[in-house]
Amino acid sequence: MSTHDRQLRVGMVGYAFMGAAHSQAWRTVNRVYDLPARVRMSLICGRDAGKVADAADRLGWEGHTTDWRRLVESDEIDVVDICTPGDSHCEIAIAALAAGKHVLCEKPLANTVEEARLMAAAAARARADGVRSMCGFNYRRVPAVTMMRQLVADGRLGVIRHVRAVYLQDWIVDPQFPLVWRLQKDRAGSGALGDIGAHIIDLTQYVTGQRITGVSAVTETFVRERPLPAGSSGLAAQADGNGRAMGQVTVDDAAAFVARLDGGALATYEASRFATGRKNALRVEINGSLGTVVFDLERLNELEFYDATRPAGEQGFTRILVTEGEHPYMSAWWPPGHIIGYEHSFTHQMRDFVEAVATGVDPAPSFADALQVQLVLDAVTRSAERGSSWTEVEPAAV
Ligand code: SOE
Repeated sequence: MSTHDRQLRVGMVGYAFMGAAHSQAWRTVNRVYDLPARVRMSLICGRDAGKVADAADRLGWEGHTTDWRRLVESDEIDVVDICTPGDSHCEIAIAALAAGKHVLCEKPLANTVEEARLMAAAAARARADGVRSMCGFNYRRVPAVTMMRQLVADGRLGVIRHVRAVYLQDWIVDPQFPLVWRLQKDRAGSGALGDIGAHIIDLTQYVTGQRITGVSAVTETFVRERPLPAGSSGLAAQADGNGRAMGQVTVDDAAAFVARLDGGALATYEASRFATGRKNALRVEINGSLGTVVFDLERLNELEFYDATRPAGEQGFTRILVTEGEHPYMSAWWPPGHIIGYEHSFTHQMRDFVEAVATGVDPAPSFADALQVQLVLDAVTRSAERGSSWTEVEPAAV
């Protein structure tokens, strides 16, 4: 059997927004990249029999089930992809790893540090048997972000002094927007902090290669009661028409914090779902002794670079179009200058995951890396609860 004949039979749990994004990537990855294994979209799982059957048909899965235990225990599955809300990540991931399945789990890894520790420990145990695991922080795989990391690693920014990161959305500004699962602590773990703040925590630690060592934070829940949802529970959910049945919002609507990184940098972070007009605005700026680099997800094919080593009269921000064959991930896509979008980050994620699993190396970010993010989320919450008091973030020991 040639390596190209090797199959990775994927079973995915969840079929909403992230399930659709992952499905698109699983469908595409072998068509774009030459990989040592071929993905087979074997089985999709969801709680509602009718809806999961529709999802299988629409998203391109061979089979469907309502029983995730059947999926993780099946001899016909090699990889379990977890796209459910955070309250089921821990149980599914640990069962899948125990059954010898490679696991890709959506971010944030878990709802609590305790769960994330259990998952990281299970991943470390399974690794001894060649079982791989990874957490889905997809923005690492935007080519401009990967390039940003390379510039930092190559020393082009010198000593990093500042990290400035925001991730802003506005989909719950309307107080009548319903109480979807993302607004419930028992389902989601936290609010804007864990959903979108987790991305900028991971992204900045990844790009700088530095760990957040301590934080001082504020969080706020601006709208504390919302109508119970009718029907869909996604980002475009509708409120119950009668407008009477209300429920408590149990997560933060916004979080902001200052932080220190272990390489000496000072950092600021802001995550909000109340930034009117900002739909999915992730922006990271890094200032170093030799230069500055800026990434803006709304212009994800670009990177702004200020190179302070250039002659004084030639200095200024350069807009680099990250669409050329020599840029990360880009050689497999379109001719020079032909841009890519949000969904490509997931295809790149699957590319790296499949390659790692098929060649027997550990993919990144590992569950231990994701535990490190979870420790920061937890420190932010505790700091905010104690009047913004300085709160240390311990290194994840797995
Ligand atoms: C919703 O806030 C959401 O879909 C997040 O859950 C994703 O992780 C982010 O990529 C876009 O926004």
